[in-house]
Amino acid sequence: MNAPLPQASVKNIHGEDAQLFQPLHIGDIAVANRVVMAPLTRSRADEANGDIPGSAMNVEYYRQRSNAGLIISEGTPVSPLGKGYMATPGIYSDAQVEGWKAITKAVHDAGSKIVAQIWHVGRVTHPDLIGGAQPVAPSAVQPRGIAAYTRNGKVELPMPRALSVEEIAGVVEEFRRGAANAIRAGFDGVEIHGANGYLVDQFLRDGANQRTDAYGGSIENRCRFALEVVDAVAAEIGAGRVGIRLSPVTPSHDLSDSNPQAVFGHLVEELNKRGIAFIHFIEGATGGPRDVPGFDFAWARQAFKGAYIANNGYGREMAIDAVESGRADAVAFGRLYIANPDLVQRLKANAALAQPDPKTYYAPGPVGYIDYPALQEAA
Ligand code: 8OZ
Repeated sequence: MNAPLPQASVKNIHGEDAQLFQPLHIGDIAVANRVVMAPLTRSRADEANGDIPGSAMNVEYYRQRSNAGLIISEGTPVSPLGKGYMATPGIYSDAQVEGWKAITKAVHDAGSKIVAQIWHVGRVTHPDLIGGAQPVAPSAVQPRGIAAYTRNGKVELPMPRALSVEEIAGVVEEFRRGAANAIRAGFDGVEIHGANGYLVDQFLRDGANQRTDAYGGSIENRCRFALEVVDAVAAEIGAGRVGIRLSPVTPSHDLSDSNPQAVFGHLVEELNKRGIAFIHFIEGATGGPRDVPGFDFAWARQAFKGAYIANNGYGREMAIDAVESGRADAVAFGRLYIANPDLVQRLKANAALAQPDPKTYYAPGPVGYIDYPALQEAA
């Protein structure tokens, strides 16, 4: 009698065998799966003592989410002037670096990787958040209809002042130091925050950049600041540990461009020459509709040889399809990671996903931060 043939194992590409759950190299960073935790501002740093991260609650929040192949930290300002929200943890002081160490260790102990999202808000801030200073920007163009939240309540964003060329070099240096600090703090790399209407984006788009020097006017000039930051950071920590987040068509913070395809097309080609690890694209309006015209994301996916991380409104099927079809190398989830600390396990099991409560996104304390249960706890 013949022995029974072994059962051929059938791959379930709509379940846990999906490429979404397989390992990948994102530049020099080896990740266990292609689920990325998107950067999420949670405003729970120790503000009274200098915007310091690393409280037990902060560590627990990141530890719970260390099932993601890669975690992108909440935005971390590279200087006091780069801060636009209350209690956001910085990455410019030694005390901040010490605080981040506890977080990166917990993430690594759980088998995940973490990059720091290095950030300067430019004009998207208020004197009450930056020691009474006037916000800085490429040009003196006031964002309209945008509020900041300070200890004094909701206030309108004021007119910023234009950075001098010497000051621009200083901000590039702050990003370089932020990246060096990130490595000192145990991060696996950095994501430069080039999205959502903050300083890098303000230089890129002509809705905020009206300069007539080497940093404004032509598309090459408007990309200069972003590329100087990328070059400084890559020289410091290696291009294989550098990514950038871009949002070519988002209207966030009253920022727009007359021709996103031209400016971001040029930028993608220049980034490609530099061999950076990844571009993290917000496809559409941040946290809103995906079908915003103005930029061809499929073109960018083909043109850029590093990893393409897709973001904005992805659910389980869409994420599995995007990676399976090659439209993206990895998919970043933001809001779903707030309410589903064990998101990878839930996606693998096709389990129900919890919805987050916006009232506790930025509220101090543990509620809505570390008390969303994992599946087993919920059961
Ligand atoms: C929401 C609240 C505060 C900051 C972004 C860093 O839009 C943010 C942010 C989002 O990129």
